[in-house]
Amino acid sequence: MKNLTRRQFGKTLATTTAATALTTTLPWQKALADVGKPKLLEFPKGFLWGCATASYQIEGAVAEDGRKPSIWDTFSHTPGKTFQGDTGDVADDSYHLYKEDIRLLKNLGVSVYRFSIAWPRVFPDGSGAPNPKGLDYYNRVLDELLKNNITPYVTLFHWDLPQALPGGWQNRDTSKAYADYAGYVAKHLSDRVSHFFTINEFECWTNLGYQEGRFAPGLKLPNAQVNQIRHNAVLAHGLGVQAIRANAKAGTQVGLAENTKVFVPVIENAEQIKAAQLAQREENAPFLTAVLEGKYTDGYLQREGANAPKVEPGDMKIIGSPLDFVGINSYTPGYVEADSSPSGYKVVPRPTSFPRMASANWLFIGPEVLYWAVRNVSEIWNPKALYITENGTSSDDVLTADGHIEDTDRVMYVRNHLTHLHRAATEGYPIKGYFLWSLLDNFEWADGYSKRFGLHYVDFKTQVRTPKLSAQWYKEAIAKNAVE
Ligand code: PNW
Repeated sequence: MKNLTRRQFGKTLATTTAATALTTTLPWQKALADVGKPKLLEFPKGFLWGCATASYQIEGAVAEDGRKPSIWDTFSHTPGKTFQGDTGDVADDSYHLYKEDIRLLKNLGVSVYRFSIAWPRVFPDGSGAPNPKGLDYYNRVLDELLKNNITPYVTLFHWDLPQALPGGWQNRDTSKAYADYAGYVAKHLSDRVSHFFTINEFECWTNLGYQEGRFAPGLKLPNAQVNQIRHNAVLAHGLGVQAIRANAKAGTQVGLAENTKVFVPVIENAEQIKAAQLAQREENAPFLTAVLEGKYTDGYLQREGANAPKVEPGDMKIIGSPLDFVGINSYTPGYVEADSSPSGYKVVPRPTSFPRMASANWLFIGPEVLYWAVRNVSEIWNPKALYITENGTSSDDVLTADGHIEDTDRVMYVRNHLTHLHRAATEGYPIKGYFLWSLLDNFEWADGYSKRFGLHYVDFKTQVRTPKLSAQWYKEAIAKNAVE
């Protein structure tokens, strides 16, 4: 046979067999006729497709229009703390290039964009006098997004804590300062912002910033102090929810974006699913569980013993303030088996051979994590709505001589994760949308500019943005509202 494409080959076979069939089309003949046709996994009508970014990772302009330093400015300027001493001083310069970045969003066809507001632009000292010029930047961004029919989803804290706040998150007063800031932003922006996320990823910044010292402010504190910081963080969230509700336009939706640890049952049966959900609740006790239940689990309080956080009367009710939605940042799975211990589950350590992205040692590949993220959280806590607020991968992207970036690894990572999210969406869980991390290559925290997570390649010398193959793929998926 001549050189035929797979599709042509399928058609040829189908025609030949159809010609030889006498009267009826048999099932296998029909299947053959479908050879090579894409099988579309369609998402529910109205499913929201988006991208996510964060202020310190993209904005630059750190000393402009009255912004003062955040703990990330201090940390990244401390020798030895970030890859090759990289800082967010310039980053993607999105402070000046935001219109171009919104054009990139428009070109992808996204309907939603998740970005964060830099607290030290709005309150340069963390509390006290607001800086109207700082807020004006976000007014410009919002107006440009709305002009392009892109709905803004706004994160109020994505790690850039104003340096000036005395004692930072170690000080309970910071939770109050956060709520004042959140209420102020809600009052001024909720005419155009309908969805606010209080805080991004408690788990990540409390552990890496205050226990392991790998993120700002670079502390390695004993467990009792870290637990108190965790408590101040969820308290800030609760106070923030209340402040947003008190100041925002009626109907404004409030939630959070948490990288909750997600547990996948090793075997999908009732016993193992139950174990995964027990783990989901217990292993997230200081964060998502506390926020969605308004209490710390007995298991957490017992495990921490004398190191458990000191809780003042009324705190837990504030922490458990009702939410309109839950955002889940999800990159990598945990696995669980049922066992006969009192907890009823055992977290299964990953073998060293477990596959991971070659570009990042923490990015273990288990795309089923998106299905179980949605299912576990829905079945345990029954939230009104859910979003995947981050998912994506870094890739060792190289610009080819003719100006292309062929990031097939990112395409495969995202495509496979979306097939599992599709399962959750079609089984009726209240998953409303997906935000890919990230729109652009950006300042990847302690990894500086060495890790590229973007759909668009950024040349950090010229600020030229180039869409990668994954951008083209995502654009088509959005247009079809489906993955293949
Ligand atoms: C998230 N880990 O951070 C953040 O929300 C983003 O700002 C960040 O750029 C993105 O994921 C990619 O890293 C994480 O080590 C950082 O497990 C580190 C981890 C997880 C999430």
